[in-house]
Amino acid sequence: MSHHNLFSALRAAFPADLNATAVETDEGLHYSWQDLDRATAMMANLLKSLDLPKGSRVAVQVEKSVEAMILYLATLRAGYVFLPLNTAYQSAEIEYFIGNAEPAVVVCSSVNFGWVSKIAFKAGTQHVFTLNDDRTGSLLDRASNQSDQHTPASCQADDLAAILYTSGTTGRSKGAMLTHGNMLSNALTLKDYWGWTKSDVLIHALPIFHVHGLFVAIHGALINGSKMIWMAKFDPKRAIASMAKATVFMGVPTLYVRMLAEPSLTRDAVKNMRLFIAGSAPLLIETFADWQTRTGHTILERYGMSETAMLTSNPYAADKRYANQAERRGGTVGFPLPGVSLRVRGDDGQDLPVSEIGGIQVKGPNVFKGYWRMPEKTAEEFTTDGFFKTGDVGKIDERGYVTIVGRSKDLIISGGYNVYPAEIEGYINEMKGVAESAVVGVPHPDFGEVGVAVVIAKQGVTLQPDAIVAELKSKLANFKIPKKCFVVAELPRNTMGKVQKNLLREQYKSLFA
Ligand code: MLC
Ligand code: AMP
Repeated sequence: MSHHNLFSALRAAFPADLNATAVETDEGLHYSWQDLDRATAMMANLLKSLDLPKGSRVAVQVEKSVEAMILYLATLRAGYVFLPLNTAYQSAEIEYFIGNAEPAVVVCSSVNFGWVSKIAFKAGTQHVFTLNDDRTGSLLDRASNQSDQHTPASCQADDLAAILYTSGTTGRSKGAMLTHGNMLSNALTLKDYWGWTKSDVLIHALPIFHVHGLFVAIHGALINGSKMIWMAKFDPKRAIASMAKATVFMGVPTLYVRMLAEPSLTRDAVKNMRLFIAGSAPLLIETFADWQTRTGHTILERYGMSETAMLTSNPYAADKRYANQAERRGGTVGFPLPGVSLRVRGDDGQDLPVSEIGGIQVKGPNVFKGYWRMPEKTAEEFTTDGFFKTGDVGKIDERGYVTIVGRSKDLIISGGYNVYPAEIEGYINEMKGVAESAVVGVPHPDFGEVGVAVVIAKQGVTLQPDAIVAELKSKLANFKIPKKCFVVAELPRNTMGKVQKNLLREQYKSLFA
């Protein structure tokens, strides 16, 4: 390859028969490999016609659709930087991302055009297009006039391909800058490690605005020339029904929990399947075991993050090079992927012996370039010898399996989405009559973990928990809203005056049992 454009690598893996189906949607639409090639060329030509400066960001908040994936691929193809935004984000959240990233192009759903375009134009964005999940919108109208031939932009491995915003434990969200090289190296590693073949068919059931659905799933299928069965929204019954013609499924643990609740999940239903992969949140050992009993398949759990893409994986073991590590062990996230260095360090910065618990640090070609326009924050998160501090706490056993036991970052992972208590507390603390608040994560049978808000009123004020929740709902993405809110007299504190969140977690741990 003469250059390092990730799109070129994906395109090179398309099968010889370009008329074969690349994507089949749950509405029965078929997109051939030729369709993907032509549509990405047309959209890339549209972006090129805008004469954007190198490194321009294309911010996208649209419902999941094949066209949205095509927009992602077209952005890579044209050499610009893709910035996906969760459709649950509301105006204050979008205003921050657009203000911070200063995208040259914003693409949103037609229904949101009024408020999104206002925010975008205020931030200096020159081009706002619409894209809907029914194949309409100004982006497709404009692209339809473009040529379907396009030479991918020449890129260096170090050039930015995407910015993924991750919330912070303090302060505002940070944009993790991922390069073409980061993502290509990860895609190639996983192709090998997970034993992908051309005959694989992936059920794509995840949203495409985060690492799991956008990179792991899409790159995984495309770099193999494997077909995708595309579900706009996860539905357990339909996912199980499509397993008869699929071989690979990827999901956050909640998806597995929901499929286990379906009587149609039987050994017969999954007999065509080769591999079930889980990640983004801890997979409970019960879910792992129940899945094995019900289906005869052992879920392969892996671990990653926005800043690094995939870091570790349980073995697939089809490859004899990894045969001595053949077992997929529930409760672990497996081994560091080839090329990834992973170490566990204590508070004193020293490597810890086998099975001792400490902070997980990583290094490798997949590790991001830094946080967008935050050099100090970036420097803080890397060690002097170039390892990234993940904020996850774990251990490595004598066989090399990595287990994640917790997080040093104050973070709740709910149904695979990250929720930062500091952000929610900030909103609650600004409300009239609130003295202070604490948000903690507690176990939940469906989402794994959910937020609970504990609020103290100012003296003489009576606060209504429902009103607090309603106000949060008007400002924040729905998955961030605490599932319960309590107004109490005081918060437990240690001698230093710090709120003891561990005691709150203990107090509310059975709320959803
Ligand atoms: C939806 N709701 C959630 C939620 N998702 N609440 C908490 N946590 C979540 N994850 C709430 C909504 O607010 C709403 O509440 C109600 O549930 C129904 O909303 P919905 O949109 O109909 O929900 P549903 O479609 O059922 O969504 C659930 C889900 C979804 C599990 C399918 O959350 C999902 O797709 N999660 C996957 C996230 C993901 O892809 N993560 C990867 C991150 S990458 P109300 O009160 O408004 O009715 C990463 C790195 C790595 O972490 O390693 O992969
Ligand atoms: P995100 O910032 O959305 O990319 O989320 C990344 C975080 O998800 C990681 O830092 C981990 O805390 C968590 N995570 C991802 N995969 C797993 C897993 N298999 N088990 C436990 N936690 C995970």
